[in-house]
Amino acid sequence: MKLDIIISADHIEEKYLENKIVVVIDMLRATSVITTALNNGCKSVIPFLTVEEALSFAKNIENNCVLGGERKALKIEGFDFSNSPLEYREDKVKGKTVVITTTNGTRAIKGASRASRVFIGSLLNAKSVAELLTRLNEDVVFINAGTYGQFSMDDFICAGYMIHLIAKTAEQDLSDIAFTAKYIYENNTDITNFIKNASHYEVLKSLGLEEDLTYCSKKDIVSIVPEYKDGEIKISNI
Ligand code: 3SL
Ligand code: MG
Repeated sequence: MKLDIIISADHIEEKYLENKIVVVIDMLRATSVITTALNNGCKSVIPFLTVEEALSFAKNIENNCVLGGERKALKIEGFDFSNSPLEYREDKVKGKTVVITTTNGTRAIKGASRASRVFIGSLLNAKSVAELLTRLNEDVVFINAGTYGQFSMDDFICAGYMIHLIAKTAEQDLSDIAFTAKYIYENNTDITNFIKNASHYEVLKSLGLEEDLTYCSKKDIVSIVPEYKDGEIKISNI
């Protein structure tokens, strides 16, 4: 099983995704939101690149839909929720469709369409993702959403943690970057402490979003694995 990493949504090249399983990671915060909303019973999450697309789609399914996401880490005007996973509580999302648009995360998801399968990962469900990948035993590319096309250490160490878990039981062939991510995780198992140095951590902290940072840094508290297929994200039933 070959494991590789793409460092940001800007670095996605379709030729690297063909016949590969992709795991999209934007632990701060888009993939933590998606994982949380599905775990709390939402029917599906539908990602869009633009605010206009999200609004116009939501208009047609008004009753059963909530709009969420961010621009510059803040709630979008006219939307129900921001990109804080803590807002996607069971009493708010159960049975509903969540329509979402975010700066980097939804772009990384949409950019992964050429892969054979696209799973959604975060620290919250890292162990379940790693177990699923181990079971499937196929080549995997982790797409880190990154931040505005730049490498981000939070997504990188999250991928490193998943690779570390896979390497415990499965035979793997790691690219240099996958090896490095695993190495970084194994020498920094306190991820919360490590990501304090990330630029996006600072941005969220300056906006008073410490509770999101604490929540998104929790390992393995959710056991579902979301899968993106035919334009929507649902809990994978493999
Ligand atoms: O870029 C994204 O997709 C967001 O997750 C970033 S933020 O943490 O909500 O600002
Ligand atoms: Mg991010």
